[in-house]
Amino acid sequence: RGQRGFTVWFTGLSASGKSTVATALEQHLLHIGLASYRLDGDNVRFGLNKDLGFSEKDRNENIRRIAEVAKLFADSSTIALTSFISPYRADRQIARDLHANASQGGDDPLPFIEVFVDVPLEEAEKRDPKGLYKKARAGEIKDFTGISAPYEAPESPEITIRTDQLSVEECVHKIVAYLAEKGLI
Ligand code: GGZ
Repeated sequence: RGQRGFTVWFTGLSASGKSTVATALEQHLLHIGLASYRLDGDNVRFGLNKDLGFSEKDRNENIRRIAEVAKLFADSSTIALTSFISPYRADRQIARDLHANASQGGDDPLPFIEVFVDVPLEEAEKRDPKGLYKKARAGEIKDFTGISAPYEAPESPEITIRTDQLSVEECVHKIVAYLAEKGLI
């Protein structure tokens, strides 16, 4: 049967491991012959969304546009992997609803799998690969998620991964097992 498109939506703090796991998942999918496309800050915030910053309003719009793009990828039978903090529950719900209501030709809704990349703030702050938490603590970056801006944890994500307790491979396996169980791959 033909490949069915869907979106795997990663959410979590800066330095939680979203992009690392998404990249490893992309590799795994490639190995089993499935095309996916990764959307992240590097290819979205410098292009499509370069007019947006980190105020609540700008993040709302950032996520709204990303959700629309992910939906288009999924609708074209690609697997969209998005890795953005997406800190607001309501924005993630909008992304989910967009997929649920995507069917144009009376098809089934496009599957939307929310993956909560759960790591304690202390752990993310300890990792601090870009020194951003340090700058946020020093007041050099304002509205920084987890420090001076909110992160609303998902209440019922399809999958939760603890990147401080599982290896990257184990995280990928957990997601792949879920996708296989649901008949998506
Ligand atoms: C959070 C910020 C901020 C502020 C710059 N708050 O670890 P990173 O560097 O590479 O990932 C973070 C990225 C967050 O962008 P998103 O598009 O994922 O955010 S959202 O979904 O909330 O729209 C971080 C960097 O940008 N960064 N300033 N104030 N992260």
